[in-house]
Parts: sequence; structure tokens; C-alpha cells
Amino acid sequence: MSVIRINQAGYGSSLPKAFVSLSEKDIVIRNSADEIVKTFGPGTAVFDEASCDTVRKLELGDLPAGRYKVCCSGEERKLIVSDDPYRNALDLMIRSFYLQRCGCDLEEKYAGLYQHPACHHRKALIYEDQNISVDVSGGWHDAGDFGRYTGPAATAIGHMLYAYRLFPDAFTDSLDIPESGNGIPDLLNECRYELEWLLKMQREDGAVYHKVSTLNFAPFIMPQDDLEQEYVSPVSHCATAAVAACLALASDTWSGIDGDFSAKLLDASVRAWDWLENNPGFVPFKNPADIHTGGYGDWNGKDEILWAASELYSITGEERYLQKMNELFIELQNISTFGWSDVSGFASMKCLMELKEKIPDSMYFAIKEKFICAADRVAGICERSGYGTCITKDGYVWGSTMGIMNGACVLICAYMITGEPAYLNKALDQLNYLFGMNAVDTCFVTGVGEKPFMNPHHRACASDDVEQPIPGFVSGGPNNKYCYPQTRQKLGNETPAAKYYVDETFSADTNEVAIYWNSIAVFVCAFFEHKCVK
Ligand code: 9MR
Ligand code: ZN
Repeated sequence: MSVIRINQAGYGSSLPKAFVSLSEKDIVIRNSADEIVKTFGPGTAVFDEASCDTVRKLELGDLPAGRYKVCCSGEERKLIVSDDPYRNALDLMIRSFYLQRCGCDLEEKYAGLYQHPACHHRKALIYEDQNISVDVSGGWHDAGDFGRYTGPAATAIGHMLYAYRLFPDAFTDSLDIPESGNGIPDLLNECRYELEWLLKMQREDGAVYHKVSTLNFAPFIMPQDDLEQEYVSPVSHCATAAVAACLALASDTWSGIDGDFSAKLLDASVRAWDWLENNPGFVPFKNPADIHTGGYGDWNGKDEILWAASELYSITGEERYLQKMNELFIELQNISTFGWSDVSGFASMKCLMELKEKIPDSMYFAIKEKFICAADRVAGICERSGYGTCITKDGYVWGSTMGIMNGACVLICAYMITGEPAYLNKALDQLNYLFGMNAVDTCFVTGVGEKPFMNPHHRACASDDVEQPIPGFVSGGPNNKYCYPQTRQKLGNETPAAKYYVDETFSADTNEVAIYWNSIAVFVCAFFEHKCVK
């Protein structure tokens, strides 16, 4: 590992440019003609608790767009400064969803080396009545496995539609997917592929099935070779509410694009809500006895209901939704999380970014206060971290990248509400982390930078004949909490939390990919892309 930890995707010429040195030597920046353009002393040493590294965080300051080298202790690292540094990474991250599509041919024309014929296109059996088979083909594979789970899907759609609504200038219509060139940003084209599938996952009475998968995770084979029978697991409250929320959000997003689609989404959303109203007794989802794929167990459905109420209130203006919001915004302590098990952050985002004029002042200000308090807590953690990372040493769980991107989202919203640059700078350090300013000197996005991770826990990546993994995938990242024995064996008990990471295929616990880790990174990256180009 190098002594310099850097954002390998590059830095915006108009934005701060933090990097980290682990050396006590001076640092020299050279331009492409090898001339010295800046020198730095080693900076102040700080102990970073999560990694046990002694680090020196430095700021490059003004540097015009160009290619440079950071030289220290006889080492050289590439440094890119650009007016538009995140275009490529953002496009790759969005395109990776296309390469996760299930149920359609991934044609060579678009998928290139990653082409494969349609997978999982046969009918699935309803688990509770196996005489009934249904067409629930389509959507994205959730992660390294081939399961398709509705709650996590709704979360991923939430991240990406908010990214579009808040930062529309970050997206293009030329990602080379089948719909490219239709005049609609490819981010939305891609989301629509998932939305069409979500509509199929709704039961006639409005409830939403929790997932469709085989009984067990498939072995490491290509998706089209997974021919086991798929089953539709029972409906759940959490999935129904999260999907109700995301369909209402999508309905609003498509209202100016495709009126029929928009109306269909709203109708489905309201039917899901009505089912929840008629079935108030919350039951958490549990895998049926012989199904062993992801459970996405969630013991609290209130945050999903809050998100659904907020989206439905926004679009219909109906009192019943506002009442629910009032009740739940008071009841829920935490309202700043954007993950599959807690989606309350989306409700806050809706109110803070879009509903200021439509909700009572008292409600708006109470949400704002709670949210800014959360942002200040996140900011405090960044300040105590040597790398500027927004989670403590206890936050390195399965999918720690999610926690780090979540903090970035909170900081971005706080910046947008208050205009306070400290929030923006701290949010940027989380993107810097993602792209390599971290304790393992790794860019956590495939295909980006000098040292991206190479071996995602992903069935197609591990079983195709292509050396390079699918580009644009985001790794779950270091995790020392709930680990595979094989990971423990490799890293032991002494490895610090932020270094508990193995770039090997087996390691689902530290190196899987998942749609909702990718989508939240899309949100964060889109904000900075927008900041650079606006
Ligand atoms: O993202 C999930 C993480 O929070 C859990 O700790 C982990 C173990 O239960 O499961 C993760 O979700 C996995 C899902 O169950 C199946 N598809 C792959 C997901 C990413 O690892
Ligand atoms: Zn498939």
C-alpha cells in the first residue's frame, strides 16, 4: 500500500482537494512536464482510531485542471484535477444497473464483453400456493446473488430518483443502453426497467411480495445457467410500504414524461397504501422454512409508512397522509437514514427539499432541527476521524460503504438547506473515501482509478471469462462485525475495523456489491458532478 491515499477518480478544479499521507516526509506535487508546482510539509499527525493508522490529512488548495503526480517517500501517485472529474465514474455506476438486468438478453451491442442471454425468464411459483405460477420476470439482480427483493429495490429507486430530481444536470441520455437516445435521461430509463418489475410484484389486493428467488443461493454460475425453480415469497408490510413510497415518487417523476405510466404508478401506490390501512397489524417478514436466500428482515415498518405517507401526501395533498406524517415524524427518533431497513431519510428529504410550502411550518422546522442535529453528529465523527470518514470504528458492518454514503447524503442535504460549506467539504471526504482516500488504499468502484477492487463477490463476474469485473460496481467495504470464518481466518482479531477488507470473490461479507450501495453512491457522486458542471 502506498503512503499516499488519494481520490483516484480525481478532484474538481473548483472544489476542495483533500488527500491523506501516512509519511513524515515532505510532499511534492509535479505537473505533467515534471516541474514542481507545490511542496508541502508533512502536516500534523493524527491517530485514526478506525484504522489505527497515524495519518496526516492535507489540502491541495488551488490547482488548475491537469494531470499531476503526488511524490512522497520515493513514491509517486497519479493526481487528476479536472473541471468535470466524476462524469465517467457516475456513468459507469449507472450503467452497472443495466448489466444487472434480469430476464432480458444483454446484447453484445450494449453489454460488450459482459453480454449474456436472458436469465430467470420462466414463471415463478407463488410460495403459499404452488399451483399458481406468475410472470415476475425483469428487474435487476439484487447483488452478487440472483435474488430480486422489492424493499431494497424501492430504496435503490429512491436514491436515484432523488438524485435526478435534485441534480438533473448530472445525467445524460448517452450511456449506451438500449433506451439511450430516447430523449429521457438513462438514469430514468434504467429505473423504469426496475419499476415495471416492481409493478409485477404487487398482488391483486395491493400488497407487495417481499421477493422472488430460488430456494437457495445459486452456485457461482452465469445467470442464464441458473435454472432452478424460482418462488415468490409472501407479501410483507415493509415491502408494501417501501414500494408504495417509491411508486408515488416515480409517478410524480414521470408525470411530465409519460402520463399513462405515471397514472399507473400512482394507482398501484394508492392500492398498496390502502392495503396497509386495511391490514394494520404489522408482521415482520421471515423466510419460509425452505427458502434460504436474503431475508432483509426488518422489525419496524413505521419508517416505510412515513416515507409512503410523505410521497403520497406530496402527490395527492390528501389529509390522511399528512396525519400519518405528523404522527410518525414525532414518534421516530431517527429520520436521517436512507437504507433498506430504515428509509425515514427519504421522508425528511421530501419535506425539506420539496414540501416546505405544503406542510405546516411547525412540522417543517421540527424536521429541519432533527435533521440538522443528525448532520452535526455526522460532522463531529468526520472531525474525529483521521481520514475524515463519517463512521466510527464500530460502524464497519456488512456494507459499511452504505453507512459512509448515508452520512454523505445527510451532509449534502444539510449543505443544501443551510449553504454551510463545512457540510459540503465533509461530504466530499466521503466521496474521496469511496474513490481511494481510505485505510486500504483501494478505490471501491470497479473500473475507476489506479487501484480499484478487482474481485467482487458477484456470480457473473466470477464465472465469465472476462478478467476485468463489470465496471461501476460499488463494494460493500470493510466489515469486522459479522464475518465469514474464512475472512476471520485471513484477518484475525487484531486487524483494525477500517482494514477488515478482502478483495476476494468469496468475501460476501466485505466485497459483495448490491444495487442499494451502488444507488446511494450514484446520489453522492451526482451531487458533486452537478457542483462541478453547474
Ligand atoms: O445488505 C445486507 C446486510 O445489511 C446484511 O448484514 C447481510 C447479511 O444478512 O445481507 C445483506 O444483504 C444481502 C442480501 O441478504 C442478499 N443479497 C446480497 C445482499 C448484500 O450482501
Ligand atoms: Zn436473472
